[in-house]
Amino acid sequence: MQPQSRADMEFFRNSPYDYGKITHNIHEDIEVLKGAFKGMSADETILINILGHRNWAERAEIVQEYTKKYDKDLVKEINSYTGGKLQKTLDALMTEPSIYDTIQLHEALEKKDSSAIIEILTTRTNAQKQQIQKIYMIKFSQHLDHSISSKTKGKFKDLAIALLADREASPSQSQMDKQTQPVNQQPPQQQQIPRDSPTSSSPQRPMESPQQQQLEQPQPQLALPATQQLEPSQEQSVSSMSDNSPKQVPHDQQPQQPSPQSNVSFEKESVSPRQQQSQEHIPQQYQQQQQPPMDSQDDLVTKDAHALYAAGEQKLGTDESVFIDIFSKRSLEHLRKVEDAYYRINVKRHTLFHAIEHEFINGKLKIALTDILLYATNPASYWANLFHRSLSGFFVKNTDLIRLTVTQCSNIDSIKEAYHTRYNRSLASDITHSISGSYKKVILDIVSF
Ligand SMILES: [Ca+2]
Repeated sequence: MQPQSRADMEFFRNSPYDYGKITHNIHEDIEVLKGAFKGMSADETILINILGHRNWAERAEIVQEYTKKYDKDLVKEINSYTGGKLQKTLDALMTEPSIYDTIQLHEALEKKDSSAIIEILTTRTNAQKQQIQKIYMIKFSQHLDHSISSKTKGKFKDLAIALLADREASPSQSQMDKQTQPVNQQPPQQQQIPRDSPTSSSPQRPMESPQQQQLEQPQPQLALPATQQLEPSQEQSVSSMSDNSPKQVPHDQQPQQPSPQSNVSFEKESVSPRQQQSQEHIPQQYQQQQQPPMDSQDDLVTKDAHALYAAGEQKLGTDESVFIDIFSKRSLEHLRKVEDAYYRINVKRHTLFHAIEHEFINGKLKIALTDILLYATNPASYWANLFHRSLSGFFVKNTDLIRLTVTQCSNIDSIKEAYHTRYNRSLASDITHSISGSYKKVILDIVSF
């Protein structure tokens, strides 16, 4: 483990990611972990039992205290004693969440994995996406939007680039921002997906995704002990990143500072002409984090629903840009209302899901828009769908399964419930029948938390 500079710690202390709080006895943990390494092999059960059941704040503290006490790098120890997919999972657990997301996004772009690209760009908060872009530049020496432009194409590229920009804040999100809520703590059951009471004015609608749940991303409020850990393979110190980055402040107050090296604002660099153009289509008062009055919001919901109808079912062919604009810019709560309004205004009584299914020929774009809409209307069902996608097919998509498990463990109860609703089977049993060995144990341990 590389020593942490003050700048590194400052950067991660203000992270928009939810690290959790330390509630376990770290000194006990490191003694038990030390006992796992004996002779030529490690007791994998010990590693899984501890690391699979701690949040990031605790894992970072464990690594730091382990080094202090035993003068050894715990991550290197784990890597030298484990292999294969178990090692990959433990490595995911030991990587700082924003760095992990950045690496995952890079890998998804390299593999042209459109589902994972959309997953990260849709489900992370504005502040988290900004952090990913900064780390991407440091780690891969390339602007993320340039990378997306070179690795994707067509309208899917337009959508992916558009998703990089900030979404408008939802009214309820603004309310949450004003409250000083404690960050997520272990056990993860404490962070439940809040359930909305059904707001639909058309309860009999024939759609497969009931609109009863809404996931709000954890907010960038955390008081992390100064123990954040960087991934050991990280060549470049975050110090340099911090030097280039404005000190992290709540994202809605973050100043747009130019990068001293490039003389170009990072945020400005990462906005494509396409994004600028689509921003221009949105009235000034609705851009970024500003909130219109409630009546105006209702009007805008109806207006968007009509715009989507006009761009799709009402015309010959499809104006894909209208869908991309609305799906990438509007808040998730707004999108959920648009989905509801779409059914009400549609004389054929088609849902927006139906419209996407029948209007879009491009498979990647169709799946991406469906994913975004499902996430906006029923996030638990969206995650359940992704778990199912990773487990179905001839080969298990292990990278996806590991990422979903490690990043969504705090919402796992709601996801398991949604999985059962969607597929009439349990997520745990599908995992049990799909993978094996210690890898199965660690994934099941986290899922069965
Ligand atoms: Ca059409």
